[in-house]
Amino acid sequence: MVVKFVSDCLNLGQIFRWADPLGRNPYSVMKDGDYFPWHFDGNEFTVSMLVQEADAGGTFEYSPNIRDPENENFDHVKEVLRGEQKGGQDRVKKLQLKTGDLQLFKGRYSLHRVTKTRGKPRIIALPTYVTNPYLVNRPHHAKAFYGRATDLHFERDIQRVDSLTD
Ligand SMILES: O=C(O)CCC(=O)C(=O)O
Ligand SMILES: [Fe+2]
Repeated sequence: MVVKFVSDCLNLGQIFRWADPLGRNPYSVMKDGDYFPWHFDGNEFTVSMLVQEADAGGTFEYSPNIRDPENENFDHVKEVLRGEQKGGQDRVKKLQLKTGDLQLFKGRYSLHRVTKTRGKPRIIALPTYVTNPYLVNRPHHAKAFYGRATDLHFERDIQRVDSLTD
């Protein structure tokens, strides 16, 4: 089972496929000129599989573990959002995925974005995983990412695995 494989890779004990009705198994199709701005995910772990690379751009940029459940680390987050490199320290890593590549990332704790794509669409599958099988995105997060929130998002907007800003 893929969930077992992902859990073994992360070495974090039991994890679950995300219950979120919109975010549990999304595909992203980015057309010429599209980009995905800096953000954190509502879920903790994502597997990304690049189905088709764009002709250019579409770089996955990320700042690994820039925050954790105990520390928002707004100072460093601000530096990344402003494109600063204080003390010569580049907090941002860049990954140019190739068609067929698979990566695991911790999108709740690693600020990330996808740069502007050029030419043919960048197509990627993004199955998502969590430590809590019940929780889903907050309604505002579902709206921002997928354009709408469902009844389930409101029903389950009660407790969180952390108190981090979405
Ligand atoms: O397309 C990607 O590589 C990342 C997508 C992403 O960050 C997301 O769906 O939350
Ligand atoms: Fe993301």
